[in-house]
Amino acid sequence: MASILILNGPNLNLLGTREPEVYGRATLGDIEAMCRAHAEGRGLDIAFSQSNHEGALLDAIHAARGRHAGIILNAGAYTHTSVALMDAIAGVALPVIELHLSNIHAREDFRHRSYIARVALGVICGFGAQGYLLAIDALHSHLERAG
Ligand code: CA2
Repeated sequence: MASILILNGPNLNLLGTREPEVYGRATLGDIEAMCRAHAEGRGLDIAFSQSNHEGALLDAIHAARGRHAGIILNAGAYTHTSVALMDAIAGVALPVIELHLSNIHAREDFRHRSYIARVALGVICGFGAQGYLLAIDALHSHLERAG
């Protein structure tokens, strides 16, 4: 069974506690449960994790090599700042889907730049928690096409 890593960056552990108008009411635990149910119906195994630390996210991306067939990455604010995450993704050469709950292009200018997008297979943003399920489907069909 193919396995995918769903990796979440800084402050996403706070989901469901504040700013529901921007990020919705689901907690990260709710999102993990939705992802597990969705992936199971598609014969996919998932690993789901979150870290507030850039180095830990880098380690998780490196460790995904040989273990996971692809990554769904909500890098949070590191999306807009981290050349290191961009280099890690390029380094492991796994398909990565960049994901955001909010539509980063409809928000402040500093959120319009993404270092992740340059090395991602594609980007999904603006669909709230549902975006995680869209990303699972997108990665699943990519992996099926790629064989
Ligand atoms: O829309 C997204 O998924 C983001 O990756 C979320 C990040 C933000 O920096 C990105 O620009 C877009 C922030 C996550 C913070 O989440 C919180 C949730 C509740 C309370 C406080 C922060």
